[in-house]
Amino acid sequence: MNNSIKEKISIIQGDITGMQVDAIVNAANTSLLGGGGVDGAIHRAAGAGLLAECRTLGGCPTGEARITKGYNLPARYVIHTVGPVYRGRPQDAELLRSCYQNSLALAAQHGLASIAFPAISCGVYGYPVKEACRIAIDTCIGFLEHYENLSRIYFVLFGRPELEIYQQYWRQLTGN
Ligand code: AR6
Repeated sequence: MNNSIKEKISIIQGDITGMQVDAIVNAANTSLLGGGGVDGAIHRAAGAGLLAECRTLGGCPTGEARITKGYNLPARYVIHTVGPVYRGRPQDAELLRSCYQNSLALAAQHGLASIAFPAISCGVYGYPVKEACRIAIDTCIGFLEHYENLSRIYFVLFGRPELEIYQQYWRQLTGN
């Protein structure tokens, strides 16, 4: 991996709702009408305007992504994507990859420079973090290799165990 791509990726522990970036990504469900986990936290922090806009979207199939404004969040936009419920099938990996790819494509279409991802599908949807983080990081690196306008991708992990799994894979890739 070249140095410029390395410098564009940050792995941090925290609450994604506080991120001052162009877009935060929401691990939503197909209704796009809110839920628990990071979805609930984003809707609470963004306020009622977010739910009102989400109601106009008519849901979102698994693996796809939709964009809304950020309302009361520090982030300008929320990109809602729907991860797969983990069942250990090959399609799970493909759908999770699509979540990252489609979210990044929306960010690019809107000319965004910074984006923050949670660990999509790694909570209620049960995706093993070790497998999911490879898909997350590999897909983002692949995107950055072909698209230069995105200057920063953050992976924001809520818990220490998830953080350490991401950091371990990152060290494996970068050698530091
Ligand atoms: N900031 C960053 N990460 C968070 C936060 C936060 N504020 N809160 C939780 N996480 P989950 P899923 C982490 O369950 O597995 C919802 O009900 C959490 O520790 O939020 O994709 C939706 O409506 C975990 O590592 O999303 C769907 O029905 C990661 O975010 C369903 O859950 C994802 O956990 C989606 O399940």
